[in-house]
Amino acid sequence: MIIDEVTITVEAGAGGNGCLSFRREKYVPRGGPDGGEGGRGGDIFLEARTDVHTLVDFIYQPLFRARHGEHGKGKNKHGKDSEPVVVRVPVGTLVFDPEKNLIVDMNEDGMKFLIAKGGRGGRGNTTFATSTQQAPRLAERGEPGEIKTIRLELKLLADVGIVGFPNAGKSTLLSRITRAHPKIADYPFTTLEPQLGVVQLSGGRSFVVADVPGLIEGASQGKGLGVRFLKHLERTKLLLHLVELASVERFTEIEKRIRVINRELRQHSAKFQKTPQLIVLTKMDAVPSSKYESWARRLEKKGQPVLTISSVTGQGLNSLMESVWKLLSQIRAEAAAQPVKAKEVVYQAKPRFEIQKRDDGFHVAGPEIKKWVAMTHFESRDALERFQKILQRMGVIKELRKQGAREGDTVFCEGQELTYEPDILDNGHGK
Ligand SMILES: Nc1nc2c(ncn2[C@@H]2O[C@H](COP(=O)(O)OP(=O)(O)OP(=O)(O)O)[C@@H](O)[C@H]2O)c(=O)[nH]1
Ligand SMILES: [Mg+2]
Repeated sequence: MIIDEVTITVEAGAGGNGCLSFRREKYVPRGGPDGGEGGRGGDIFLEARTDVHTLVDFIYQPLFRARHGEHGKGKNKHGKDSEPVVVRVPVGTLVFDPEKNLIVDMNEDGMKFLIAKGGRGGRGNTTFATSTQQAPRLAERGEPGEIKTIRLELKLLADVGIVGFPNAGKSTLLSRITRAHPKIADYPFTTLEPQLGVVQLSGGRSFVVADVPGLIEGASQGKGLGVRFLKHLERTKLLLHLVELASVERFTEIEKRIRVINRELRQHSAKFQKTPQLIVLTKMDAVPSSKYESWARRLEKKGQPVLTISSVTGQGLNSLMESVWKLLSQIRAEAAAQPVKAKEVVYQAKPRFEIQKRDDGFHVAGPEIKKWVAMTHFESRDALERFQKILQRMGVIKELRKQGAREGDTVFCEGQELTYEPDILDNGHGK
């Protein structure tokens, strides 16, 4: 079975704490501040790779953690930054947040995405020194690293899809050109689930082929096995449209079969209209050559590229594979010529904070608030004032006032209990 969905947790490193320290020098009773900054916590990146094919490994390792930054030290020594952690995922992996919103589509080889940002180091007390406050007893703790639970989803990534009616010989073809061992039988709907195989040609050339259950007229309305497996073919670059000759009497039957399958494909997704197709007439061993040769010519006259094969005798298989490779190379080259999108994107949570009025007071919540609460030593008056300034700058004070907060009211900032003192804030530190 191909596992194509998994949930993992990524924990970026926290920043190192800033240091609170004063210089000690001989004959100098009180030296100035010399507490250094903490180092940055390690980031976590996702990287799309063509040499990773499944999400299976994540089942055994669902947690990725980056190291914390080193704490700052005295003598203005900064803590060391931590190295990022890179999580390798197959190209084509879709990444969702727990609310099922798409965060990013890892659809380009080598693309890197910052999924969890490491915290910055806390400032040491040196940086808090001002002309009026020369001996600040204030240092920040490191910023917590981002922690996210994400769901990875991988659509089977086949380059080539095989479509056609049941019994067309799709699975037989897959078994001949790859090492896959699909079930093959002379009754319809033998294949119940998509099957993947890798075609390996000389010179290290390879591509992935998917065989899906057969379609019938009305499949898009759920007839037969329906079209639900077609989503596995949405990203293919090329479709092999198989039509078997053994049960065909007249040319118009071939045309009709092609039309029916194309209609079902189209009704499932408009994307298929743009996917190039090769018509493959199969089971040539079961019909006289005079017949299939003239049928192939008639199809070609209508502008359809056609190849004729037998998976039993192997006739036509090599030239089919070479044609597929040629077409794929062209399609890939065209795709590579498209302008490249920005490779690294930073995903940010949207709302900055949220205020709820409850019986015991106002509750302010949000990732930024959480961060500043974690970074503040609340026992220090200076730190507390600075925290209030930050709330002011973020617009929290204004919003509290709007929601009816009065002097003396209790405000919980991510669990940290504070008292609302608008006058001090308004007069003391301006806007
Ligand atoms: N004579 C002949 N028979 C073939 C050829 N290819 C496949 N068959 C036979 O056709 C029947 C159906 O083949 P499958 O490969 O199972 O067909 P399928 O398209 O995968 O069918 P579903 O999975 O039911 O959609 C089997 O009995 C195969 O042995 C061929 O090239 N020549
Ligand atoms: Mg089959």
